[in-house]
Amino acid sequence: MRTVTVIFFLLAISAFPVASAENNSTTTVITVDSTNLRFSPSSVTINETESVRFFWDGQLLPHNAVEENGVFDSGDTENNEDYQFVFIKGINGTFSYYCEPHRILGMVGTITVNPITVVNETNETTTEPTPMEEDEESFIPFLQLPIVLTCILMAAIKIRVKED
Ligand SMILES: [Cu+2]
Repeated sequence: MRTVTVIFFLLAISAFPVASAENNSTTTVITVDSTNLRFSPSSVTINETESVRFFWDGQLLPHNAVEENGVFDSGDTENNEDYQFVFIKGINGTFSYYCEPHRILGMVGTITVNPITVVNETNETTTEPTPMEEDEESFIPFLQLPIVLTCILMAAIKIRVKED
C-alpha cells in the first residue's frame, strides 16, 4: 500500500498548481499608502471579468471602500481589510469610490473597467479571451477532480492486484 500512497501524493501535488492557477484570474490590489489617508494606487484600469481587492492590515485608522452608486461596498471600516469585488461581464465604465470617514480628506479612487471585445462577423480584434473561454477555464478545476480521483482509484486497484 506504500506505493499507492506515493502515487496519491504525486497526483495531488501535480493537480493542485493547475487548479490554483486556473482559479487565479487577474486581481488588482488596492491598498492604503503610508499617509494613511490615500488609496494606493488611487486610480486603476482593468478589464471586465477581472477583480479588485481592497487589502490593508495594521492601519492606524480604519477604512472602507464604497462605490458612489453602490456597485460595491466593503462594509464597515476596518483596520485590517480584505475585500474583493469581481467586475463581471456587463459591469464596465468608470467607477468612483471613497472611504466613508476620510472622503472629505480626499481618500477617493477611480476604477476604470474596459469592456471585453468579442470576435464577431466584422472580425474585430479582441483585447481579451471571449467570455465563453473564461467560463470554460473556470470549470476545468472541477472537471479535473473526478479525473484525478479515477486515476488514483485505477492505480490503487492495479497495485493491489499486483501485490496480491
Ligand atoms: Cu479612510
